[in-house]
Amino acid sequence: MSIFSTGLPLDKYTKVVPVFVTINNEYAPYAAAAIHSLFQHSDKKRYYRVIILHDGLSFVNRLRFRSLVTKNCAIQFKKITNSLWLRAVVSYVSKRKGMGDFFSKAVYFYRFFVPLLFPLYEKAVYIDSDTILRGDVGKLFDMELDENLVLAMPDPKVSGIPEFKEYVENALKVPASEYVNDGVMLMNLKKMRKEKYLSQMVEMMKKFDADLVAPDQDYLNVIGRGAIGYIGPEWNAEPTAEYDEGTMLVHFNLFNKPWHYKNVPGEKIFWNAARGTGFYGDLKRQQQAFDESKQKSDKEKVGALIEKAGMLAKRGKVLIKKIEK
Ligand SMILES: [Mn+2]
Repeated sequence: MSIFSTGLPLDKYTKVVPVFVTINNEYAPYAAAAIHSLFQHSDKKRYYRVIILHDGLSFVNRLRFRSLVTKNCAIQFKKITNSLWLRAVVSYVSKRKGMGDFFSKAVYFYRFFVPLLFPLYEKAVYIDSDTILRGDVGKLFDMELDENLVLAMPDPKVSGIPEFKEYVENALKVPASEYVNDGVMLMNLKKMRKEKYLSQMVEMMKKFDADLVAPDQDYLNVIGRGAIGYIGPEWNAEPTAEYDEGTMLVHFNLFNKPWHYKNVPGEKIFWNAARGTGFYGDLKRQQQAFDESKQKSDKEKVGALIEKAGMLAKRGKVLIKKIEK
């Protein structure tokens, strides 16, 4: 089965909404729920292409993703293969296997490979695999970027958790109110190519070799400072039991993943989206297997991350700076 078997015309000739998701086999089950929800809320008069950037997806997982495609929604896979960029990123993250650092994976950086890998597109939506759509993602795609590098939402975990707030203000020199979450973005690919975003990021990785709290996101906020536009909380909403009519996207960021825990906020929309994907059984088994010891280590990891942020904030050293040309 090819991507064309869906009847989706070539993007070159049609206005398609490109949406990028970056995953490995571990993230595949909940990414499928995200993509399923995106397709369910698509505008039937438009075309959508979800492009999955990955580091080697199993054949079975690919088949399960492919079973989600519809008449107006296609899925494409793109394996991130060896390149100088990838090698630099892998070398950077492989040195970051410290305590509480669950962002130490190259896959978090794949979103910033999009501008170079997809010269066909001038802009694109990026969503994390731990999100669920409640509205048409095409409306995010339609927003005006103006001169901004990305549109994203100020991170509620940063304004809400004092250690994170102090960390971004002291170690990154970014005001907490300006610091965005990079889990949902409209990316200005044209501008990112022009400003050589990836090369700037890699240069900073080499120069500062800094042990950060949320590396991919920290780089974005430092490099993009002053050129980031904002989207409303309806596009990156925290999970709750009830949603406003206008809530478009829910983000299960950091804690209380419904595929791990029972009785957590927002679990209903997650399981509704997961149903009808080939991963439903896997997800249920994953939740079942998430026993007390796994819950304990999950909470410790989150605690360690907050502690690390607090420690770096107190130290007061500026960890990364934009390299001016
Ligand atoms: Mn996320």
